[in-house]
Amino acid sequence: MSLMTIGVLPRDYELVGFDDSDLVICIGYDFVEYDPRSWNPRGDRRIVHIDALPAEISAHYVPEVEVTGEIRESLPALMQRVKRTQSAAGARPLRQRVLKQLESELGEHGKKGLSPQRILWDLRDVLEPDDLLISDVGAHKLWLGRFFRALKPKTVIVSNGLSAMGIALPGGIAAKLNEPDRRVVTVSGDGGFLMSVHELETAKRERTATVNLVFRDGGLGSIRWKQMAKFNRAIGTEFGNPDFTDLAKAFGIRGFRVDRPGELNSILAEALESKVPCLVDIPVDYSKNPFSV
Ligand SMILES: Cc1ncc(C[n+]2csc(CCOP(=O)(O)OP(=O)(O)O)c2C)c(N)n1
Ligand SMILES: [Mg+2]
Repeated sequence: MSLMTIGVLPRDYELVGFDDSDLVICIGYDFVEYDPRSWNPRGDRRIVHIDALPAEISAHYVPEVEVTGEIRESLPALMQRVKRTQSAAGARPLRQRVLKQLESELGEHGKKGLSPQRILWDLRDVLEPDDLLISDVGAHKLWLGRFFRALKPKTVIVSNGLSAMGIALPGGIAAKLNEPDRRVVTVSGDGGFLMSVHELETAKRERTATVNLVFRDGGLGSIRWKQMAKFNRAIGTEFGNPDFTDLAKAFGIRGFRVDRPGELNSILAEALESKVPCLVDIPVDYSKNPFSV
């Protein structure tokens, strides 16, 4: 019944029923991930807080009830005590609407490259449910959080909260060292990737065969969005890139470049079969920005 990640698109709250809700139950919720001001602007929601730690309080987050303790113990204990008064089937039509909206966004490719939705759709197609996906920070992360459907717990790691750029490439190496038999894919923007590009040497030396996708837009995509949303102009957000396939070669790993949308699927499949680290350069077009940053 999941209604997916919410809050990045305009009309989200209306769409998933937040606006009509009479009670919000927050489980394992941390402000730093998502400001309560966004979904409780008037501070009038009734809230139940279930977490390992007591709630942080703000004008927009005043829980009426708190259940503090290990979540995995609290939930089964609550199950025995609460009575089901209404079928949860009400959420199903909402889910259908959300999924339909996501699919309708698959859309056309832009002039500058592939649409982020299509890249993530193809990635979901190629990846197995147990493969691990790690995201860096930027516009690609917003898209991934919104659009990539995790099929099992602990298969998608996102650098949220403090949101440190540059985590995906070294994070992938660590994941692969920890679980050598698991397939590991990282997604970075060109900005974040170049912040820790030297770790390609580590990947080569440690023989960690991760697949590293670089969403190349020649800029700090999400910062550009924010500037455009606030000032209607952008400054200092564009930069040039090295040739990423040459760069991969210089580090002694495999490099791929996706030139046409139709190639993506087979390139991803080939990179995933590779026994050495890979870099996949994907031109991305962020010009259709639906987010309300
Ligand atoms: C270490 C660090 N520096 C700065 C930021 C602020 N920041 C967040 S997203 C972003 C731009 C990301 O650009 P890029 O990696 O190219 O990804 P894109 O948005 O283009 O997908 C910046 C500068 C940050 N989160 N972490
Ligand atoms: Mg970028």
